Amino acid sequence: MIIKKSEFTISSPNVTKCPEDTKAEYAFIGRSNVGKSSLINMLCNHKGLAKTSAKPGKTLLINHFMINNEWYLVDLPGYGYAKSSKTVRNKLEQMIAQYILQRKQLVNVFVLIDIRHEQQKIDREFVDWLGESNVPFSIIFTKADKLSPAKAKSNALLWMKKLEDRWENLPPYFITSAEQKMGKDEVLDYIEQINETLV
Ligand SMILES: Nc1nc2c(ncn2[C@@H]2O[C@H](COP(=O)(O)OP(=O)(O)O)[C@@H](O)[C@H]2O)c(=O)[nH]1
Ligand SMILES: [Mg+2]
Repeated sequence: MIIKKSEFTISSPNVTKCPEDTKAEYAFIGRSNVGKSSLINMLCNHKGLAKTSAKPGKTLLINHFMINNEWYLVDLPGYGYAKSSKTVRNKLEQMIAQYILQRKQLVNVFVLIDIRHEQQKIDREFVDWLGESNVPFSIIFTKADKLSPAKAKSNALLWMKKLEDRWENLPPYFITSAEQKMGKDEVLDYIEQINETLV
């Protein structure tokens, strides 16, 4: 898929305020600093797109971007931000959970993982929760340029392998680098494939 048009639509404080539209939505989530804004801009070939909504204050909102007038890319707030208070964290978690569980148009969640690190508890808990909740999701490993191709691949494989202690069917995964525009076609083709099943 080629993204010809990507535009910021709206930031919403909760799922009930999200756009009244039936287009398919693909949500992106991960810990803050994982490279989510960079990945979104890389996928859309649109520098500054994700930043538009990442102004202070907007990071706590659900951000919709309309892609090719056809589907929405949804930028969710990062989970587990250590610097925020427990109250803010709980509120945020509740808001994210409500969007993910209640939004009927949501067809897939992309969970972003920094490829350099071992499996972190917070990421694993989030992935387990998606699995338990029967939410379709995929893993996107970010910042692959920071490792050799072989090391990036083995880290990703090990991360996925760890899921086998609990899950029989593993989700699809992608190795990406916003810096090197790596993984772009794979992720976009995957989205296109799902979109085609929806029409
Ligand atoms: N080397 C490298 N750095 C990246 C990549 N993606 C993001 N970064 C850097 O990681 C930091 C956080 O990126 P950002 O996209 O703002 O993360 P977010 O907080 O998840 O939205 C920034 O300094 C980026 O330049 C990547 O693919 N490669
Ligand atoms: Mg960001």
